[in-house]
Amino acid sequence: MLNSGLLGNDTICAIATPHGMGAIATIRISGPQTFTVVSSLFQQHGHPFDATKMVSHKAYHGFIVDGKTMLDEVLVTFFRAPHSFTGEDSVEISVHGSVYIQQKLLQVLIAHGCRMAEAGEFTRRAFVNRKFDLAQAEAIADLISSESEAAHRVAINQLKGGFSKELQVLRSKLLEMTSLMELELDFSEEDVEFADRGQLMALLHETLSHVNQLKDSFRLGNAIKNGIPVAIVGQTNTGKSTLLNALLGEERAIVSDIAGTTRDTIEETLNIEGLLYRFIDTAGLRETDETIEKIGIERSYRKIHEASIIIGMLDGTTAYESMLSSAKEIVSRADLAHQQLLLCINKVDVLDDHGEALLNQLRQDMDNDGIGIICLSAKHRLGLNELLDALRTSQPLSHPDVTLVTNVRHYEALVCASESLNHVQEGLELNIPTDLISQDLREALYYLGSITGEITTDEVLGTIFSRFCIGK
Ligand SMILES: Nc1nc2c(ncn2[C@@H]2O[C@H](COP(=O)(O)OP(=O)(O)O)[C@@H](O)[C@H]2O)c(=O)[nH]1
Ligand SMILES: [Mg+2]
Repeated sequence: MLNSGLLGNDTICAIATPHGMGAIATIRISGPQTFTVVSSLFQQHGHPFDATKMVSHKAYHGFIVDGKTMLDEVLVTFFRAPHSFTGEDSVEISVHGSVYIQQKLLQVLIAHGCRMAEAGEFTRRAFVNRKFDLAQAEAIADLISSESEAAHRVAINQLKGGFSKELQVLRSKLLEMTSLMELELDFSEEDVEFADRGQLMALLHETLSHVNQLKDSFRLGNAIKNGIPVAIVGQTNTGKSTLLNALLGEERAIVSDIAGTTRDTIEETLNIEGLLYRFIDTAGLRETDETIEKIGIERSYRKIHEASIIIGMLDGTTAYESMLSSAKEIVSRADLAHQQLLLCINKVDVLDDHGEALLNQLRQDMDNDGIGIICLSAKHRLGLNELLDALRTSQPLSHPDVTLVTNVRHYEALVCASESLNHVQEGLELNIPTDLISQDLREALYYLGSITGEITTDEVLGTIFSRFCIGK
């Protein structure tokens, strides 16, 4: 159902600051009736505010008065269309942050003809009024939810339009190819080739590798946005839960010497020097007949598979042979081409000087440069810094200017675009008819265009903006 308000006929209002009590709160209003409604409620020095003398982008001090009741002393900022966030006439009213005042002001605004905004409706109106494209609108949501320096940096880059510009360049190259090919179709009787096949191939190759590079950046981009997944795995009682607690600095997981205590996976995020990590404590890997523990172990294997970094916990107090075999078991589960593996010999506090010798022995026996091995005492927080250093250096941090794709919707569109371009490449190689090739090109253009919203449907927009908060 299409809400008429989404076309910008209604004047909408919402609280734009977090819910609950605060020092101040901001109420946002946007739409054609904004100035009329606000001037009827806003007074300065006991006189109604004269909207005709209003200067845009200026804050005015005064009072909100509803009939004879004074509601609050406020600051009102006016934004005249099209120079506002939404592109419409808008106002921001800063009130004292009482929950009562906020609610009451909303009620009064609604009584004067405003409507409560839907989730993301301000941003949606801004998009419709071409204030920015869809990828930039989504970057605003990412910016609001960014929890680390890295996530913030990626969102800001997307908001500035870095990603959108790259897509534009890609699309214009593809459009050029398409028009050359379609020109050929128009002259098909005369059997001319406007588009030099070698040149087309080169152009295509360039575009395809760019699309693939963007597509592949999603693994890192997604990790930065949601936390780099680090799975803590190993046999039961090696100290996995103790390590999670030590990293978080709180008793998050139950630690006990009873094997099989952690049956489910526990996830917690931690910001380490501007990067968000998602630590996952897993059920210990062991043979068991216990149904619930079995499910937990299954889940552990899945978490190992999904992780970017695996911390393999080994119990330094057990016999060396069994430690070595669990180390090998963990290595066999890891995908060393895509995952970073870090083996930790835990409980070195009870090993005296023996720890170092164990470490050297294990290094020798594992014989793999790609695997980091360190000594640790999770319980006494020994070697934690070394572990954190290893985590930091294991992350392939990208150059700040390189675009990282962080949004699943964008990723899926890039996967589809890449597929279509692969078809184009095959088509050119096999010399199939131009009209079929240009069909695949059109498809690739469609997918790339869907990211910035050049091509979009109401349903897609509805889904995207419903994920925003009300007031944004
Ligand atoms: N001495 C010593 N004991 C530890 C250390 N880390 C964990 N433990 C003990 O090992 C047992 C199992 O720990 P837990 O974290 O529950 O292991 P998990 O099954 O791998 O999660 C508990 O009794 C912990 O106190 C350590 O660094 N040194
Ligand atoms: Mg545990």
